[in-house]
Amino acid sequence: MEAGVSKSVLYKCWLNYDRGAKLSKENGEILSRIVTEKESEIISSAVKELEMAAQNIIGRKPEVLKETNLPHVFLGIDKDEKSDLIDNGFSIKKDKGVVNILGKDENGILYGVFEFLRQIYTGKNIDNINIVDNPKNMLRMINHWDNMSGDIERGYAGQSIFYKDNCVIDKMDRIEDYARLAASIFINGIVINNVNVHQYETKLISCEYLPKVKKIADVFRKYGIKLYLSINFAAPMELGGLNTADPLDAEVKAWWKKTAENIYRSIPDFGGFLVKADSEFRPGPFTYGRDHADGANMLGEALEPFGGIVIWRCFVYNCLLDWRDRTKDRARAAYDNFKPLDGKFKDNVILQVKNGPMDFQIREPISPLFGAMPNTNEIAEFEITQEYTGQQKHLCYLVPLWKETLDFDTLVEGKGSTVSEIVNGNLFKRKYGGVAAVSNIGNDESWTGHPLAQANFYGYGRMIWDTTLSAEEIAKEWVELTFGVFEGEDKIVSMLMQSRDIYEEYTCPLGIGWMVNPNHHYGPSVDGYEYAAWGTYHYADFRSLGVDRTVKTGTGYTAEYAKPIADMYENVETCPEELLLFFHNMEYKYVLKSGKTIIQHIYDTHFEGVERVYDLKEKWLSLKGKIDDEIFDAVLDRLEIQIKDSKEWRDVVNSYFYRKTGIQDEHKRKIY
Ligand code: GCV
Repeated sequence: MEAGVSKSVLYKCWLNYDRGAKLSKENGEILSRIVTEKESEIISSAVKELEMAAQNIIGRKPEVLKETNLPHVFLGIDKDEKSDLIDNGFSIKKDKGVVNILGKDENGILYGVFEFLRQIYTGKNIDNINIVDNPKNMLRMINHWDNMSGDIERGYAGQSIFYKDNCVIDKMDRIEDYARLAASIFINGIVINNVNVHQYETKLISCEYLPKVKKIADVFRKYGIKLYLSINFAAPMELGGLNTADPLDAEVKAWWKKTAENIYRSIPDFGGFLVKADSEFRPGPFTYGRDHADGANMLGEALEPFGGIVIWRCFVYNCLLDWRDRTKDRARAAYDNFKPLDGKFKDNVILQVKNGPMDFQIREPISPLFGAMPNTNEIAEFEITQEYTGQQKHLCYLVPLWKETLDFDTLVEGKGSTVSEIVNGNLFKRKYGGVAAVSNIGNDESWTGHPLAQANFYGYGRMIWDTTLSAEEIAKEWVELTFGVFEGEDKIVSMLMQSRDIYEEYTCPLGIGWMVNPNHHYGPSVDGYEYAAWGTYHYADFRSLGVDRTVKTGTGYTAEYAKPIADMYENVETCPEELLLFFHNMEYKYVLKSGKTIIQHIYDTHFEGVERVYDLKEKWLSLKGKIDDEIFDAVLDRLEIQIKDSKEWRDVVNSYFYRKTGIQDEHKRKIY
């Protein structure tokens, strides 16, 4: 069975060629022949893709030829030395009955084919097609938080597609379908195991498990994707029997070198290691009085001879922080831990920085670490899986949130120092640049649980390839590919575009965050978050709420930004209101620019948020009969859940603040 064929519409996602597309007779003729100048695994994936689409569009499989004078699609490497293409880039140009799809490399050819089909299936006129497209980010990564038990940490779409019962699964067809989906949005690196590396996953780098890992790498390779592994910093002890994991110990160094050799013998194009160290009880260099540069560089040395990289996460903080001490601040942690180490990391070490200083809340400022380390490779980390954003039961299209991060101007080198320009490596002329994100994929039929959450996976890839695309353009593209070009598509686009604001309205006001039930993080509990066990992290009392992060009277966090940004956040008047309570402790009676007090804003947004979820449902109902029943029903089920849950959020949050303050809702609505 060919990858992706004969499965449901939910499964086929945005690559459902059965949807049909129209081509002129002339273009149909072109699609009936494919000429390739060389054979390779990646090129044969590209050919397969054209074949699948052609069968639907022109009703037959194209001939695959070495050469012809008849109309055809040509797939090849761009040999023009003056061409504008960079690695992974491609061009698609029509010239006298031939569509030339040229890549700078084989990935480029494959991406060119996916783009060509995207153009066709979104109804673009390809008569004079002329596209040159290059990646804005060279590392375009997905991080899986999959455990070998089959469970996925923060996974909301079933079990792992890689593991079951502490083994790598034998059948590779679903993994191949996944690689194809990922390649279609130009992903070129995938970490296949959780950054919290437990007993079994520690062994993935061992000779016993490598043959299984190799099988996955072999599948990924066909789609131009490199495989990476998360490693356990204490592996030399847990796996190697050493009595230390000290990064400066000679035996430890030798052990990692040997391990790297074994890995590359099995997987010559292995990407490298992803590391979570000294955070949330994971082992790391701190145990030995070493710093993160010592730890990362030791691994960097081991991978260097093979061209591998170390991606070291900056999500390092003390999760047992005593929040009663108001001078301590978790938001400072990444910056405080890493900024002093700027310039100390090897060239093949990259720091991976979460978009916000805390942890993937629906609203956070941008991490001040972006741009704070000009002599260090930095990439951004996003969370596609909806841990704090509705767990794929609620609709929450996250591309607008991510775009906000990438477009944010840090001003560290004057105007134009956007996060995008920092993480793509341009601003500081860094060797490596890119973006990573935590997958929302599981073995659910729809891959993502909520069918509309596919837009987040799709949108992530499209956005990091081309950071100039707007969230709305990406949404439209996804809708057209998933549902076909149809009247009514704008309704789905508008549902997606509003969804983040709606979610924010009925959950966490003005940047305060964290009001979730402990551990699983689903549903409202204003004081519930597990790592705030010492008290409340939002400091709400009868008079005020919010965290004072100013230099003048608070934790001093604002000073971690470039001066103009620091000043903006420091001052209540200039601080963007959606982040007001992130930066300031404010009285409930403080009047916002809308003319409403903070307490009234909390009440109003929570009522309004629920109303807007009802509107989402109305919009969706109006699409009945216009889209596949399977998707229609699955989304409707989730919208019902969202209505019920948003009411719970509204009631829990409003009543909490009503009881704290005793202040009545101006509109005298019932607060439970
Ligand atoms: C993989 C948060 C999540 C954890 C996750 C961690 C991380 O704390 O709740 O599940 O662990 O972030 O990013 O390492």
